[in-house]
Amino acid sequence: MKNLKIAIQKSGRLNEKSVLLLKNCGLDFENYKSSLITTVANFSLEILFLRDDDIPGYVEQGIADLGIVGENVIEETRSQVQYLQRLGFGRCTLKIALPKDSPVDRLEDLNGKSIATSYPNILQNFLNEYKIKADIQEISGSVEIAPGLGLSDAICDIVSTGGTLKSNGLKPFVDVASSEAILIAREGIEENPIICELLQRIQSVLRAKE
Ligand code: PRT
Ligand code: ZN
Repeated sequence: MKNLKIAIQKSGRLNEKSVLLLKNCGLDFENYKSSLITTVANFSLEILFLRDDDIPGYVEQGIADLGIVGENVIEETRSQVQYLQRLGFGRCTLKIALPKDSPVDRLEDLNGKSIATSYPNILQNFLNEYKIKADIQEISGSVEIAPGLGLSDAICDIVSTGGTLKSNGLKPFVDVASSEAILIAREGIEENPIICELLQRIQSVLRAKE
């Protein structure tokens, strides 16, 4: 039988904990060095090391069967995948934040304002829900510097400690979505016995941590 494939982040905030989780499940493999794919020695599984943004699409298309990725990325890419298990790490909140001296006080005050973000789809859904018409400026990184550069009136970005907001003269305004790492699977594969076995092992590792 062909090995199943799981896609995890190659490097970055989710890599280490994704690797640790799989190792704690008893899987014997090497973390990413230069090869983008590695075979697990003692389980019918291959691991693909990818940029996080590519993981939901790979799973949706069936190039990978499973993936571990932030909920924020799944929602932003609007991928059709199944949520198998919340993993409890990589927790963060997508927030709208304002310059400390911003006149914006209530949500409605965002009407007509510009908001810089790397999450235009999630932000647009949120604004639609509250019937707010703001101008979304999509930028791919360093969103926090946009207001200081005169690019936008506000930002919508991921916050965990809040340190980055503070050091850029910004204050949190409203929470748009919360996120954590999720084990996802492609549609229709959840009955596979190897996936059931892996999911059971993952759940017992998570339970042992409680
Ligand atoms: O290279 P690749 O594309 O794979 O990685 P990446 O750079 O896009 O993502 P990475 O590794 O930064 O984050 C991976 C995932 O971790 C995200 O998609 C989130 O689900 C989750 N996560 C958890 C975070 C944070 N916490 C976080 N703090 N992702 C990003 N941040 C950034 C945020 O963008 C901001 O710049 O950290 C800064 C804010 O942090 P604080 O602590 O100062 O508030
Ligand atoms: Zn990324």
